[in-house]
Amino acid sequence: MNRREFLKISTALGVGGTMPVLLGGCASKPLPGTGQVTTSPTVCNMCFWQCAGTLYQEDGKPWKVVGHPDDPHCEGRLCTRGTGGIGAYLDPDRLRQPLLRVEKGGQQQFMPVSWDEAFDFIAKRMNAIGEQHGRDRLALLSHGDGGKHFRHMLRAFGSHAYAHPSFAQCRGPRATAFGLTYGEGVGSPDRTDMANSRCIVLIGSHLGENLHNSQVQTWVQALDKGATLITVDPRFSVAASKSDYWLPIKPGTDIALLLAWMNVLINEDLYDHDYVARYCSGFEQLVAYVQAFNPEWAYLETGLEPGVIRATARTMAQAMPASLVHPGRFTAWYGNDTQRCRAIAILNALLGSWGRPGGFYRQEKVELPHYPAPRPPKPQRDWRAIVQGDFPLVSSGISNQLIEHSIGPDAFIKGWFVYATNLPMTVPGMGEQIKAAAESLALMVVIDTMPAEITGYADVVLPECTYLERYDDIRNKAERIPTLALRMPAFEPGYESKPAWWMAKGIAERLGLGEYFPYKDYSEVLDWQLKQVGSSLSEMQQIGVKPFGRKTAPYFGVDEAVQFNTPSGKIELYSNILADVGQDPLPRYTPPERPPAGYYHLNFGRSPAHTFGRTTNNPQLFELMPENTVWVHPTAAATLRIANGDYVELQNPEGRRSNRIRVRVTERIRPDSVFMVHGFGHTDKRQRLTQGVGADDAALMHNVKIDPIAGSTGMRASFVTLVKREVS
Ligand SMILES: Nc1nc2c(c(=O)[nH]1)N[C@H]1C(S)=C(S)[C@@H](COP(=O)(O)OP(=O)(O)OC[C@H]3O[C@@H](n4cnc5c(=O)[nH]c(N)nc54)[C@H](O)[C@@H]3O)O[C@H]1N2
Ligand SMILES: Nc1nc2c(c(=O)[nH]1)N[C@H]1C(S)=C(S)[C@@H](COP(=O)(O)OP(=O)(O)OC[C@H]3O[C@@H](n4cnc5c(=O)[nH]c(N)nc54)[C@H](O)[C@@H]3O)O[C@H]1N2
Ligand code: SF4
Ligand SMILES: [Mo]
Repeated sequence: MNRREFLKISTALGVGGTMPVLLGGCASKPLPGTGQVTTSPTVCNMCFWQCAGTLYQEDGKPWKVVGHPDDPHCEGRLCTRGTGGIGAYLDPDRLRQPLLRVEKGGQQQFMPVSWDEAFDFIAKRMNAIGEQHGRDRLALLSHGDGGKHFRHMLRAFGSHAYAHPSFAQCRGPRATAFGLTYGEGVGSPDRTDMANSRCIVLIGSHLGENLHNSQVQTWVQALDKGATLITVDPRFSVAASKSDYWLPIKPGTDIALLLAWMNVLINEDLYDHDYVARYCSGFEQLVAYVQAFNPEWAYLETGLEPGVIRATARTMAQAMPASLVHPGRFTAWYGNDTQRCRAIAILNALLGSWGRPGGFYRQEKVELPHYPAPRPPKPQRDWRAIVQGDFPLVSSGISNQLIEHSIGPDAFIKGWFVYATNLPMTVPGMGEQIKAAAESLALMVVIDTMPAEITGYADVVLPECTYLERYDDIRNKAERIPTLALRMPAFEPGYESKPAWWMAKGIAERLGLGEYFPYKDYSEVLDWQLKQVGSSLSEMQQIGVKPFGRKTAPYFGVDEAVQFNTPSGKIELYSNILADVGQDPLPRYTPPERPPAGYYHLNFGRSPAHTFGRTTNNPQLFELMPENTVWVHPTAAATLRIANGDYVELQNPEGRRSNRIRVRVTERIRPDSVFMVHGFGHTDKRQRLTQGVGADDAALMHNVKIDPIAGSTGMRASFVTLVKREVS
């Protein structure tokens, strides 16, 4: 069967497997905590900030999950989504058993199969691909902890093509730009030292709606201490509402503002002279370059008053070096994104904030040795062989490229493993390409906890147990206080679900590659690693979180001769690397396209209640926010003759329409834009709560702008109009 139909309805639902608890097991009781209470440590997986917490059970039933007081990611408090973690475990729509695509009576459907049958099928197909095309033709698309086990298994097989949408659909431009400028990235958690900042500039970055836990807490600490907040956002975001200056910029013109700020800092002699002289290269070229970009020029592009541009530049300079221009996180905007992130990186260098209190601190992690499993040899052709030439400067695979290289009979990639990433809603405007790839591939394995849309294309669907039912790697992130945290199972895996390591090991064994997984249970790996640093699994099961001392100072010393990991050893304001590959060595401003008559910029972002589409079916979080709305300015609403609460469909210039979505008329959005929260508009009927509710921004994106440096998919250049829906 090579032609793959999208399978919307599974016949497998409700068949097989049991769940140890019933939905509603955590419903409130008169006196919670009066029964037999037990606790176990966990690391939240409701987003990728990875806060450590404690799971409470009462009489063997889940009760609540709370933040770990010693954890720097959360400072003792989980966010809304984190507290809804139990909902992920209890969700009755979870995937329950392995599913195999079969054809019965001329119709394709999913059949529940045993794990043995699933693994046998996968191994047979992998071997067939290896024999027919070569063993390097499989790709991994993944987001999250368990992906590494599949990467290890695939590498042992001979394939090393992988990509994470958290790069090309998210942080890629930032990582590339800071890498080029400082020789290293911002990391995750981001190394912003906001608690000590005296001035914070947010460009987009809608903190408060974007709820990365300790980041929001340190931001609030700074505001409490009286830090000045400057927010640049075309929308009156939560952050804008807390700002001293809100700059409602014309969408897509941020580079013009950034250049004008540099112009003021340099021409008014406000930049950090010592820092620039000591640490930076290319300052002379920068000085000459920014002369053309004064605030009067920027006004014409951005719509921001020259006086405001000057005043905000001076405010930043007064707070130097505790003056942070936040690097942003979701940076795949308009296709000139590496250049915008470079401009942010350069501005921070002028303010002397990198390596200084209130700017960016130095990260450190615990030196946790690798478990001595054999390392598979490096396949000759890895993901670089696919991107080489197009995007030589990136540090990671590019998911949109891997998808493109999977389409058609001559495509390099012949099989996919998709771990915890819902590609149809995640890689913008590529629905047709994903479908075409699915039809061309000889094998598609999807590993998920939920019947996400991507599972509809799979040959085999493997149900992973949720984070509350498994071990994953010890959390060991580069950060301010090197800290280890343990995620461990609080419950037996529900139904027939299993953890990723178990699946990857099982497949490897079928392929005769079991030697690469030389353990019975992943807890052995964790225990071994922990013992190398003076702890143990049993200690971590008790304490959950273990801080370690730092070996380096978090900030640059007064006269420290810092060597940056760039060719010059300096912070590269002017980038020879970019010049060498034919890209602009200093950030060039390119004006964005404007919406055609009758259309609006499609703006989108986060809600505190959800993480993308991964939580919209979560019974607890669904209750908090069941649908998204589209924000429309009163002027636009009047033109369109729509009112608050109406249902509309969004339509892009190619005629593609969304589900119905409710209108919110508000002055918090510019008249030329509409705004919606990403993650709604699920189509798979097996996600019974959320399917058909709200609209999906990804499906409307028709004008995706590929960044020529990072290869990322700029998602902010699409337009929509609103079509009123007659009452149904
Ligand atoms: N609750 C919650 N928190 C999350 C997530 C989640 O799903 N839920 N996801 C996490 C992840 S993975 C990421 S990457 C981050 C993303 O969060 P951020 O990095 O903060 O995302 P941004 O795109 O910078 O910010 C969105 C803001 O940009 C504004 N904007 C739109 N166009 C422009 C423009 O042209 N110029 C300017 N200056 N602003 C513009 C929008 O109005 C919106 O307020 O959030 C993280 N935090
Ligand atoms: N249109 C549009 N596209 C975007 C964005 C946007 O704002 N708008 N944001 C972009 C950003 S910033 C990012 S980081 C990416 C994120 O995009 P993705 O990485 O695709 O994140 P999700 O959409 O949350 O999909 C996660 C999938 O993982 C599954 N899952 C959840 N927990 C587990 C688990 O424990 N194990 C397994 N195996 N699966 C699990 C969920 O069911 C879901 O199917 O999307 C990007 N794409
Ligand atoms: S920020 Fe919230 S959702 Fe993300 S890991 Fe922390 S508690 Fe969980
Ligand atoms: Mo992201």
